[in-house]
Amino acid sequence: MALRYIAPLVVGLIVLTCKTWAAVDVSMEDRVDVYLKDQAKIPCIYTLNEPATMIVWFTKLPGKDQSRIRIYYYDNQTEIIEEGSDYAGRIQVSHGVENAVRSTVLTIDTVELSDQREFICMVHNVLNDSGEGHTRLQVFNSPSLPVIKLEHTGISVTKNEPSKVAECKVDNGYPRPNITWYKDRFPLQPSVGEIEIKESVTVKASGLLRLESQLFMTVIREDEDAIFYCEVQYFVPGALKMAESHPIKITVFYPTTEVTLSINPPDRLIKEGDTVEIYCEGNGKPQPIYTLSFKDKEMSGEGTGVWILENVTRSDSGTYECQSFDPETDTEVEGSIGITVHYLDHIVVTPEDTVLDQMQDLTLTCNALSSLPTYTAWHKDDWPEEVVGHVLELYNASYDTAGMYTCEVMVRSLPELRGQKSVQISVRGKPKIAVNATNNADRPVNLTCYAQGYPIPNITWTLSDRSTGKPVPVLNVETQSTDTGVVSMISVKATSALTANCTADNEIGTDEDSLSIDAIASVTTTTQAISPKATGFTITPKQPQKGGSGVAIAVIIICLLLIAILGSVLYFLYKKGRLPCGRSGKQDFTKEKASKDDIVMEMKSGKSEEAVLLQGVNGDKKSPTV
Ligand SMILES: *[C@@H]1O[C@H](CO)[C@@H](O)[C@H](O)[C@H]1NC(C)=O
Ligand SMILES: *[C@@H]1O[C@H](CO)[C@@H](O)[C@H](O)[C@H]1NC(C)=O
Ligand SMILES: *[C@@H]1O[C@H](CO)[C@@H](O)[C@H](O)[C@H]1NC(C)=O
Ligand SMILES: *[C@@H]1O[C@H](CO)[C@@H](O)[C@H](O)[C@H]1NC(C)=O
Ligand SMILES: *[C@@H]1O[C@H](CO)[C@@H](O)[C@H](O)[C@H]1NC(C)=O
Ligand SMILES: *[C@@H]1O[C@H](CO)[C@@H](O)[C@H](O)[C@H]1NC(C)=O
Ligand SMILES: *[C@@H]1O[C@H](CO)[C@@H](O)[C@H](O)[C@H]1NC(C)=O
Ligand SMILES: *[C@@H]1O[C@H](CO)[C@@H](O)[C@H](O)[C@H]1NC(C)=O
Ligand SMILES: CC(=O)N[C@H]1CO[C@H](CO)[C@@H](O)[C@@H]1O
Repeated sequence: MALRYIAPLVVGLIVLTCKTWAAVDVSMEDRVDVYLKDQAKIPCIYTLNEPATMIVWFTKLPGKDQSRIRIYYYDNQTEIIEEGSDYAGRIQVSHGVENAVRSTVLTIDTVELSDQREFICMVHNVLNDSGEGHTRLQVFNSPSLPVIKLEHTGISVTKNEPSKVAECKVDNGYPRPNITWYKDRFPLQPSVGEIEIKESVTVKASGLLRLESQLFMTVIREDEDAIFYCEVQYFVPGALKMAESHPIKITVFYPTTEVTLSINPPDRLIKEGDTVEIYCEGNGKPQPIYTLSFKDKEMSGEGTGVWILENVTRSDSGTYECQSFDPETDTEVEGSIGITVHYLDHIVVTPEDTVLDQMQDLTLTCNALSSLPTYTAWHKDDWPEEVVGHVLELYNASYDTAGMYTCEVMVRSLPELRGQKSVQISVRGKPKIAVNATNNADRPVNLTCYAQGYPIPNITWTLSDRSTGKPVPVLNVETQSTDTGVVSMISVKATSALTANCTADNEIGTDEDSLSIDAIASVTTTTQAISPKATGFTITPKQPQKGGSGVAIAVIIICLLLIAILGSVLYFLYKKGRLPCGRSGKQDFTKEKASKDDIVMEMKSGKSEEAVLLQGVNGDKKSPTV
């Protein structure tokens, strides 16, 4: 290591030859750099043909007291490292000669900051002439990485003098490092009234330095997007190094110049009952204090710029004005928005429930007040489709005219706004009857009687035994009103043939109809309606069937006879071995018959005994069947 220093020194030596008057030429480096705690080597080169008679190393204390302190002494007999000096135990001195160049090297272990001082090497020759040289030892320590700290309050663009933006710190540097501030990669230079950089250096107990730099500047709005950082530059032995802090963004405050209002829902029509949120937003920072007024009245709120109007009504329609107040700049800005709350009022149908005479005309009107165009249509249960329009004309009223008329009003552009209203139209007249009966095999039979007419007719049922003519009690009458009349239903257990009469009467007249119910077979028969000035209303029975129980008995007897004959024939054929009597064959036979009607079904059970008998016989002679 010493040789590395020696080589360039030799060159320097030639240039500086005999710079001193001294008889001994001594040359040394002006400065030797070393890291703190490292080992320092300070070479001292001299030209003598023979070994030096004496070499002494001194140090000079820094500061005013320039007195030398001897730390090392050497002659051809003794070598002394001064006891009690700062350097006892920390230094070694070596001596060497190479190509007529003689040198001595002072080595200092574990360099301290206090070693940053001057070292003097003095060399004597035999004639007791002497020469000396000096070297300054420079100690270095790399500082910590720079730490940047943002000033937390925002900086207003309205400030005229620079405000503190951030500070940057590095620690334990030596010698003093430099801090440079950057904005968007460009270094910031102090400039009057715009950028100010304040630095402070603290010497710590260790002697190392702490450097703090504070950046003050006036900001513009665009600076909110700028990236700031600081950079530390410091020397190390033989080099200049640098390190950057994290980047930061600053908070810039600027006044509000415009206030914008918006509402939620944003693009939907608003109707009564909705919840509407009003937002006030200024283009400044920080957000100012907002007040909202409606119809010259201030609305309560926290000033954050959000208002929630619940369950709005049409009276909430109008212009909302938002005012921002910036306490920093003492400025006010205003904005406004119009809100329309749509509505659809109660539907009014005129006239309301009405009783018409036959052949009378009537005009129904349906109206509802709305803030938007409406669509009005009429419905009635027995209509295939609606009738559009708010006026409905009814001509020449008949029972078909009677019923419930529903007017529906819709706002097409705001489908939630809709409503309907129904009116009952009755047509005065004497009752008009329609009777019916369930026509299936199950008992009991349900008989229904439907009577149109107004006032709503009263239905009376009578039941009588057809053969004896005696009345039979009517049970379980169920009556229900309909839009145009009344429906009555009774359940009848026809243990014998019955006649059921349904009578409907109101103030205007009476109508009557009857049904015949046969015993066992639950089929019903109707007779024609009898009523004064009957309208000729007839019922077409589903399955009219002629004939009473007498006929049924005759049929049963004939059938039994036929079966007896058939049985004989079958037995005869079997005896002759002509009949391949399988199970499937028998089943087909019965099925065919079963499909005829109820009566035949009853006989089937009688016949099945016969079938079992046949089966048993067949069982013995199974083999011929395939
Ligand atoms: C050499 O000179 C120094 C002063 O420069 C003196 O103290 C010392 O005694 C001298 N030595 C001899 C041997 O002359
Ligand atoms: C610090 O800045 C000064 C002045 O510009 C300069 O002389 C010095 O060399 C710099 N030091 C470092 C470590 O960059
Ligand atoms: C909304 O307002 C109407 C009229 O002011 C009121 O009748 C209704 O009860 C309110 N509904 C709610 C949910 O507050
Ligand atoms: C009214 O209706 C009745 C029967 O329903 C009919 O005979 C009469 O001609 C109708 N009158 C008019 C004007 O249409
Ligand atoms: C009678 O009742 C049957 C079944 O219950 C039904 O299909 C038929 O339409 C009714 N007839 C009348 C005139 O009401
Ligand atoms: C007859 O009426 C009763 C009672 O309403 C009902 O439970 C039953 O299903 C009806 N029978 C028929 C065949 O409609
Ligand atoms: C209907 O008939 C019942 C029983 O017969 C009677 O009590 C009622 O008053 C009658 N109502 C009318 C409107 O005729
Ligand atoms: C039932 O109707 C028949 C014919 O429609 C009539 O002869 C009979 O008198 C009526 N009976 C009663 C009790 O109304
Ligand atoms: C070996 C050698 O150089 N010895 C010298 C030591 O120094 C004295 C004077 O200080 C000389 O006289 C010796 O010759």
